[in-house]
Amino acid sequence: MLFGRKNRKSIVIPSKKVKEWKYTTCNYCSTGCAIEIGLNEENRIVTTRGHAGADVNRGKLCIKGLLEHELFESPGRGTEPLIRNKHYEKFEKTSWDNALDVTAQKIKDIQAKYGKDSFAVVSTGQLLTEEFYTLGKLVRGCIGTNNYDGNTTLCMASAVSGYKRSFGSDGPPGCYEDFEHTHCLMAFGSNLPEQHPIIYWRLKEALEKRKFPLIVVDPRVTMLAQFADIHLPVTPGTDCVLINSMMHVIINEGLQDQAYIDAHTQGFEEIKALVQDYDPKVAQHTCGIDEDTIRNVARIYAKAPAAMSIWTMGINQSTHGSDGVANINNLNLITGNIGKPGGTSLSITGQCNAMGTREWSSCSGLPGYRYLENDADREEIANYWGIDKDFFPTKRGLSQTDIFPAIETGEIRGLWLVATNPMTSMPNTGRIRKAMEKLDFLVVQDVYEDVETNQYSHVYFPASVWAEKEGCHTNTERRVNLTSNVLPPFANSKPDLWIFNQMAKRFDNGKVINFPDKAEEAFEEMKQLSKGKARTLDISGMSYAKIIAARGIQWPYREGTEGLKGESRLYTDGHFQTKSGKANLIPVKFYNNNEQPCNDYPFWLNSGRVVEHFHTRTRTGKIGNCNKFSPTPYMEMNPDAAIELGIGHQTYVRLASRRGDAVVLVQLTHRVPRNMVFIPFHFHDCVNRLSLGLLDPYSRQPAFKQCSVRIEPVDQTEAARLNVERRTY
Ligand SMILES: Nc1nc2c(c(=O)[nH]1)N[C@H]1C(S)=C(S)[C@@H](COP(=O)(O)OP(=O)(O)OC[C@H]3O[C@@H](n4cnc5c(=O)[nH]c(N)nc54)[C@H](O)[C@@H]3O)O[C@H]1N2
Ligand SMILES: Nc1nc2c(c(=O)[nH]1)N[C@H]1C(S)=C(S)[C@@H](COP(=O)(O)OP(=O)(O)OC[C@H]3O[C@@H](n4cnc5c(=O)[nH]c(N)nc54)[C@H](O)[C@@H]3O)O[C@H]1N2
Ligand code: SF4
Ligand SMILES: [Mo]
Repeated sequence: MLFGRKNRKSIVIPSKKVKEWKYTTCNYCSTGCAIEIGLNEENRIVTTRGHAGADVNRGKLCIKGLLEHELFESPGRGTEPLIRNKHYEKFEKTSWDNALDVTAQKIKDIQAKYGKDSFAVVSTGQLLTEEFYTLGKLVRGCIGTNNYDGNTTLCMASAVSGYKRSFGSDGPPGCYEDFEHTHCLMAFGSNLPEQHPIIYWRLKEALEKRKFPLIVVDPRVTMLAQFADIHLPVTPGTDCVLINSMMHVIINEGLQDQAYIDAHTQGFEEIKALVQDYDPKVAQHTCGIDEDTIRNVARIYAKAPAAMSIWTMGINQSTHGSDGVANINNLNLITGNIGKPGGTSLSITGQCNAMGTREWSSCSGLPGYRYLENDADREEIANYWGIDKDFFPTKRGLSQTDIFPAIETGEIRGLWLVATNPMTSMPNTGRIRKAMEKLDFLVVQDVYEDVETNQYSHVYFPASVWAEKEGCHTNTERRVNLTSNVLPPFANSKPDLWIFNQMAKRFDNGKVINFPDKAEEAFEEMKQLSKGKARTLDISGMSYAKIIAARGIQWPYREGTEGLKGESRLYTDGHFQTKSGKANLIPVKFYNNNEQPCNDYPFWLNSGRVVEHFHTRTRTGKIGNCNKFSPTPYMEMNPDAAIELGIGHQTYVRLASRRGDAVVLVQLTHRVPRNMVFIPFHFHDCVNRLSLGLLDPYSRQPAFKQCSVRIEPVDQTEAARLNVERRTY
């Protein structure tokens, strides 16, 4: 017998009348989801969907990807180049030619007066790879300043530095497929469900097929921690102590993979000696994890037939960032967990093309992981570009976090910002504001005219966004994927590639070096430069057509490779990119240099992200269904701490640190411990007015997640008014 209404009609989803689907890759996080954009009869974008045939996301997208097509016509997009003579004077519209001429002349004037390196360029992890390669040509080959870096110093610098120190080269050795093979996964300071939702979905799918222990190390009870078998709420900044203590247990109980250590590593005796100081009995008092749990976790990890570690900003953004990465690598090397299915050290990358900039932008060196310090590398690139090798500096210049202090001291007088918004994203923005005001000349190249940094610029270049352009991204697992050009540039904005090419024409070497108009031709150059058996970063077998056919290809993918699959893992033969071919085991000594909670500033200030927003909200702040979830700056606070201070849920408070203050809404939650508050960093004039950002000695990455604050009452009506004023969308 049938129950329910007879003749029940099925739900009909109104047809969006898509005439054509166009292939792209998501432009937000580094997961690298393949997206199809649906166009109707009038060539208007009506919808997007995840590509079902793409191995990365298999049809899925997170909220940001699903709504990404709404950003093409979002408010605040730059329509025309703008120019002004002095700070705070009104911008005037100008032609591209004039904006470029003025900028080129300013760069030359500043360099003539104060030296080549007095003009700095800071870029991003959010351009297309061909644009990165072209920007590198322009800056290294034509402008010739050595003070050229990217916002990746705020993001991946510690991972790069740690990989280089351990393995002799950058490049994450694992892949998402490792989830299917691992027997234990340890996640350090990485909150996949919110920050890499589709990588999380891949992990969850693997866990549903075959259960294995998930261990999460994070001082907060993140969404990933909620799903974990074991959550280790580590004391901020002390992951190195926890790992050293785990290695103490592993080595003292003979659980290490001695055969792997002997064959493929160097430095074991030093590590063994160092970790003797990290007996769990002692270490527990520093890292906040009890001795029994440390032993338990160490044994689970070492005994697993294959174990892997992933990490993101909880490790990288620390004064021990590079050491933290090296120490995770140590843990995996001594347990033989590198280069095998399910056994790896996989840094989860941040921005959509944070990998592309590492590979090809020449920020910290020369294209294709080449070094300025290496004579042969300089010669090879100079010859390929057709310029004199002595045009290149012989060592890398300042990193982003050292460029701003150099503006303060007058060493740097001019700056070009490409796709980054340091007025919101750098630590201690009060100091950044002063630096911006001090510049003789600032040019901002951004998709949005209303980006905070633009308040301080002399020239603004309106850039085209995402599928208004064509080119590649490389994701967390070294997969190169393509964004095809779906629609023309908005108004009179121009693709970044075009802007760099036009600028090159205004410099002498720009007439010598080839600057192709088409992204695919730049890609061909990169292919040539990547060729060679000894190179891990080899893309010589790829083409745009092959990339689309495979829905993304992992490097290395060498010329002549049969089929459409690149190599899933690096170092499978245990051979590393060091002189000896062996991986370096690097003893990591802990020292405690973070600003600690004290009587005056009794709370740890932690910061990070939420799923619906991306970075400084220039994009997601304007997409209604993303912004509505959290339009107001807020902080997570523990209810017990709030009771003590008489603070109510959803009331405003003022936070003060030694640097500045911020007004935020309180959200009471047990996600954070009693002595910590957590603020999503997406809001302007908020957490980074407070943050200290002590720098890692190797990577120069700021410790965004460790400093201290106090909480004060604030007039509720005033605070609410301030926040309504701020909420412009
Ligand atoms: N929705 C969304 N997704 C994004 C982004 C975004 O803006 N929005 N940005 C992308 C980018 S560029 C990046 S870099 C990634 C960042 O991705 P994640 O690193 O996963 O994100 P965060 O929230 O910055 O930080 C992760 C966690 O580090 C923890 N943490 C703080 N201090 C410590 C510590 O001392 N030790 C440990 N073990 N953990 C600590 C924090 O509590 C936080 O939960 O996300 C990418 N994906
Ligand atoms: N307190 C705290 N601060 C942090 C962090 C934290 O966890 N806590 N995380 C840090 C990390 S990991 C990162 S990656 C940084 C991010 O910091 P930023 O790079 O400053 O942040 P975004 O908002 O991504 O800025 C990118 C800009 O590029 C523009 N844009 C987008 N696409 C294009 C394009 O194709 N061309 C051009 N020309 N412009 C484009 C966007 O509109 C936006 O203005 O923030 C860091 N700051
Ligand atoms: S998980 Fe990352 S790449 Fe995938 S749709 Fe979301 S933001 Fe885009
Ligand atoms: Mo990042």
